[in-house]
Amino acid sequence: MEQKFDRGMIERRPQVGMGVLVMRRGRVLLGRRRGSHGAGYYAAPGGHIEFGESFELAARREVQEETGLEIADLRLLSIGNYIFNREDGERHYIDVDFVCEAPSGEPRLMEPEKCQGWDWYELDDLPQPLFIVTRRMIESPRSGITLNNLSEVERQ
Ligand code: IPR
Ligand code: MG
Repeated sequence: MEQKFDRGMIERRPQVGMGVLVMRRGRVLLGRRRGSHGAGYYAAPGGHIEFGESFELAARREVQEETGLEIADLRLLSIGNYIFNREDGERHYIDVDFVCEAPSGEPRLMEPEKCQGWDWYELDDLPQPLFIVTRRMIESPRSGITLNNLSEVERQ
């Protein structure tokens, strides 16, 4: 359904987020979120794009900070528009999502306050519940670029 503009929309602006689908031999790296919006949901690594950062640097930094892994073959996967409900209000993100490989090393739990632990999952045996952004990323074809939700803002 097409959305109507109202002036309240300009008082709070969306932030820019990034998700990174890290693949190895067809399996995907997911961790259960904690301590923030989406707590309890399984999600790919990712976070906020910092001021002045390129997409590539943001993706490398987020994956490194959260899992300790080095990534390769980074490609744009999808773009989405999401609102998350939190106890302290709503957060609105434009999320730019990437897919990559992590050729070597095992993921480490670098930020235990934000994640319960990382593991590799087969695409036909995914843990539940999935974070909405991660669900949309996994649904996106790995070749090409998917625009999620053109005419609505998805909520979780
Ligand atoms: P940090 O920066 O804490 O990793 O953020 P995040 O994982 O909550 O991601 C923010 C953007 C997402 C939720 C769209
Ligand atoms: Mg994060």
